[in-house]
Amino acid sequence: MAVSGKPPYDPSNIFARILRGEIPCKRVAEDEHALAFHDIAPQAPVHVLVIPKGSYVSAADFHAEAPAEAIAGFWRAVGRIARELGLEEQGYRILSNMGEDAGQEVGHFHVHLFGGRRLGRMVP
Ligand code: DGP
Repeated sequence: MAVSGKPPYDPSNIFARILRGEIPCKRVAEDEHALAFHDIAPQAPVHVLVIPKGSYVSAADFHAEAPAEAIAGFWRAVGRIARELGLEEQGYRILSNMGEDAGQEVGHFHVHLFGGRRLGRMVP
């Protein structure tokens, strides 16, 4: 029996397939820690997804299990990508859905980067 109820990582999830180059994406940036690409159904003028290269289901797994260097590299990449996309002046939003009840559809940790317009007040 599993120690916790957390779902195992499924290597056939859509973002794992994007990472392996099996399906295309509109790539924004890539380094050894992260891949960024445009969301298929953008909710803002800029809606980019940033994913780590390692196999982590969610934010909880990533922050608990990834090496410190991978965590730092990932978040530095998020900041750099926002800057390179020109989002810093107006501001932007970083969001990650953790678990099904929070709306997480894809079981590979990802953050949404929203910007390019004044964003509405965030409500749960
Ligand atoms: P979430 O609900 O937080 O798990 O967000 C998943 C996001 O992934 C959602 O905004 C739509 C996006 N998405 C789903 N499938 C694909 C795909 O094949 N390509 C791209 N670029 N985005 C996808």
